Amino acid sequence: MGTIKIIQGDITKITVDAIVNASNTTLLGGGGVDGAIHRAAGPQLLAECRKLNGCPTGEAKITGGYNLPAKYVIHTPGPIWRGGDHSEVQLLQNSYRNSLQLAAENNCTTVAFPSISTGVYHFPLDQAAQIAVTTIKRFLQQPSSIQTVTMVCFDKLTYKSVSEAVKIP
Ligand code: AR6
Repeated sequence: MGTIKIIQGDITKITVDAIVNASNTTLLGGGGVDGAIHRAAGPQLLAECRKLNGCPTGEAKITGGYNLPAKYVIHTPGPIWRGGDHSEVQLLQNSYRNSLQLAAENNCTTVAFPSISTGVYHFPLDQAAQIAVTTIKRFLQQPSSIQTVTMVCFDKLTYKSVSEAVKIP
């Protein structure tokens, strides 16, 4: 029902109903995309995150977007890659699916994701891109408020990997 889009860019600049943050289980900020989102949203985001008592890996929690163009931020800690036999695949699927579910529950029509877990959490890029695309496509096959999901790839390599994954039927 909805469509998937891929762009190269900075997720903090994207005007959508909800952007997803590749956070950690404390939800109290960090480096990478998490740091960029907190910097762009302003200190009110951290103040709201402090009230959430963290979030387990693969689950998702929602806050306002404050100074961001996005209305909401959906925070999901992806799995840390530990060789592949610690439920990493399942947990990464959960991060994408639970984020989309939460966006739909909040009547979002447009959602943007970064490439979860492929930075300091070291999930292998090609495998993560396939999981991202497959999980998003599967979600979009069922009816929900979501019309467009954009994968916002920060670097060329990620853009290439996600673009290849989208071509797989
Ligand atoms: N827009 C889009 N993507 C970005 C941006 C941006 N502004 N900045 C970085 N990326 P990472 P993880 C890409 O490390 O692996 C944090 O400290 C980046 O190039 O941000 O899930 C958290 O607090 C990469 O492709 O997230 C956690 O502790 C992707 O986002 C931990 O890192 C994810 O890289 C989470 O690690």
